[in-house]
Amino acid sequence: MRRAFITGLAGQDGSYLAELLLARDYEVHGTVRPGTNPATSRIGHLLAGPTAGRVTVHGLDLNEPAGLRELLPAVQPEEFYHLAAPSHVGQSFEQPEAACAAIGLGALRVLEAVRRLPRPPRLFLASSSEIFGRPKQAPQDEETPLAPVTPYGCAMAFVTHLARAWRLVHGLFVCCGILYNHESPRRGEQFVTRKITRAAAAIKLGLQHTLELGNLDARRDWGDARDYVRAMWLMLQAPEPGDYVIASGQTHSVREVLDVAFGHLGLDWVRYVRSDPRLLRPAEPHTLVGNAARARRVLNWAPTRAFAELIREMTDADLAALRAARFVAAPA
Ligand code: G4F
Repeated sequence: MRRAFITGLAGQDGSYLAELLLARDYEVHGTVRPGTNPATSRIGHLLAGPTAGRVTVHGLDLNEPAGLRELLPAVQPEEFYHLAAPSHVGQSFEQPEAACAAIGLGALRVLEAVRRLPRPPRLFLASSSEIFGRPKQAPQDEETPLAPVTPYGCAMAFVTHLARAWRLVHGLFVCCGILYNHESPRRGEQFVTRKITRAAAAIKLGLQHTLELGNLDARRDWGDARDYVRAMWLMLQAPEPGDYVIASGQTHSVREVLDVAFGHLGLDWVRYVRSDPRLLRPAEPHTLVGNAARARRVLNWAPTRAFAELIREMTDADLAALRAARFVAAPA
């Protein structure tokens, strides 16, 4: 049985990746923030039933350098997926130092902890389309120059350079996924797609009356998180390590997310959406759209779910969850 290690096990990507690995008969170890209750998190269902004995959860603060160094020799994974990091770009403007430290030093500590093992595992590092900032070319690929415009993007550029350097200098099998936006019903509610699908569902049920948003004209290359974790796994199965852009290759605006989510429930979003200038960011990347040709060619990877289908699925999931919560909360 192969053994994999995931930082950020209870996140959107960590939980889907754990499912994928368990379905392929792996034993999975992963970290969650100390204080997280795994049973009530996104991995709760994996800790009960047939997969229970193959998942081990470690409460670990990755800002604490010694923790990982001490844990890894005991686990001895063959594959290591580093997914834990602050992921909200807007918040990285409010706390740039904390965001850059957690993202940049977090990846550096992982690289160093892995490198010092007698048998270093294959390593996946998550990077982001934010590294391209306002690129001169669209779509972007693995050769596009890095030009970030956000603290988050700067930190991810550092991670991308680290992966390239440690591969070259130390000969580590390290792959860097340059991931464009990827969503799902498990997406955090602070991200715009989920904020919208949840609000549409809540408005439909009469639980919410308005929705405050920032820039409605922003465009993103939105894909499905389940496709993106499959790409992570494929990278570590390839004969050689490398960097891969993982993207759908199409952009849509925030307005289009509103059209699909509210339209799916028979609502006109114009009646409910308010503009909140506090949700506008000091800087936005432009024309971020990815060319995943290399992943298609080398990994045989392709996205399986289209934008509108994904947003409709998220809206349905939010409607079902809110209905269930209302049912539970209702007095007998
Ligand atoms: O959903 P978002 O917050 O995602 P963003 O900033 O593109 O970042 C996500 O994708 C990156 C690329 O893969 C990741 F690296 C990162 O970790 C994260 O997963 O915002 C999308 C767009 C932005 O242009 C934002 O300005 O939506 C716009 N927006 C408009 N109103 C809003 C809102 N975003 C949020 N979060 N909340 C709003 O009310």
